[in-house]
Amino acid sequence: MIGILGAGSLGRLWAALLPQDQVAFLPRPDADPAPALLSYSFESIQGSQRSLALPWLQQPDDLSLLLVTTKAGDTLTALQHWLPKIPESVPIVLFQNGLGSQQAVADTSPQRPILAASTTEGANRPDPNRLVHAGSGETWVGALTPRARPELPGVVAQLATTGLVVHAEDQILVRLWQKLVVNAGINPFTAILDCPNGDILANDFFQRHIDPLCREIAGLMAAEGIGDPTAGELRQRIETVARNTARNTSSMRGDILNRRTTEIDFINGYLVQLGQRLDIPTPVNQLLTDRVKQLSPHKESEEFPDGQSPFEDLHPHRG
Ligand code: KPL
Repeated sequence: MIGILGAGSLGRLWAALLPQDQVAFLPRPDADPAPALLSYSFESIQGSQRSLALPWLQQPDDLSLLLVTTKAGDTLTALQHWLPKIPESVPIVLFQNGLGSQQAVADTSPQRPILAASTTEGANRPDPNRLVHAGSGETWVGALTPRARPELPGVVAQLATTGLVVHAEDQILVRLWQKLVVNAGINPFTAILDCPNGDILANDFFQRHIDPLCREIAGLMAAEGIGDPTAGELRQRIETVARNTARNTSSMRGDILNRRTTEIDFINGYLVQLGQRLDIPTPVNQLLTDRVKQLSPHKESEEFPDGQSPFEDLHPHRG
């Protein structure tokens, strides 16, 4: 059985595409007593629709794999509830945005096979019981703990039964950083300016801050040994994705619109913390983090009490 912890867009996407008799959701520790089944309609990338009813698992003793698709800020707490009930041999794949939450899990369970994934699949929930596979992309999976290395081919093979494109990635940290750069350069601006991704490009606030932001990130990447991109290259990458996803509501703007806690602590906030550790000043990341936090009401949506947003629109860009 493949378990999925996190019933948002991404979790529901994998659940819809994995073999239906081999997949089940794990309830969040703070969830109300869950009904026996999670039902929703799934719209494939080709536009066909089908109804799904997947079990909520209470006893995860026969798991062969666990996919964790919770928000970055919920991941450690959700896993700490389940880990004592899950055998130590079960590979765990972390799908979180940003950085920091993956390392926290790997640090608390170094003896387990912990992997991280980065995906460009696009999915959203126009309403709570409907999941749309909005854009096809690719998924990269790599080992975070040494114990995960021998498991990687098997994990990739299991994920590939979905028909999605899944790659084994030796440099998963580099992949996660590449995504972090894009999220750090788009998400806070869309949240602060309350606009779709493409509209940040011509905005004066973006224009004023993007170059110093990219210089901060390039300095951190060089210090961490994550390639040696120039600030100009980072800006180009950010602007290309903003143009390719111009009409999208970013996940961070979606969180603000739904009055939910954002992932800022794992994106620009992570870069601020890293800068403090490395003694590299990060005033623009700090400014963006502060401004987003001022917007965030730290209150769960009453309309979507499972903590998931109908605006969640996962990585619909290519690369
Ligand atoms: O990944 C994204 C997000 O919204 O979190 C981007 C790339 C900004 C696409 O919307």
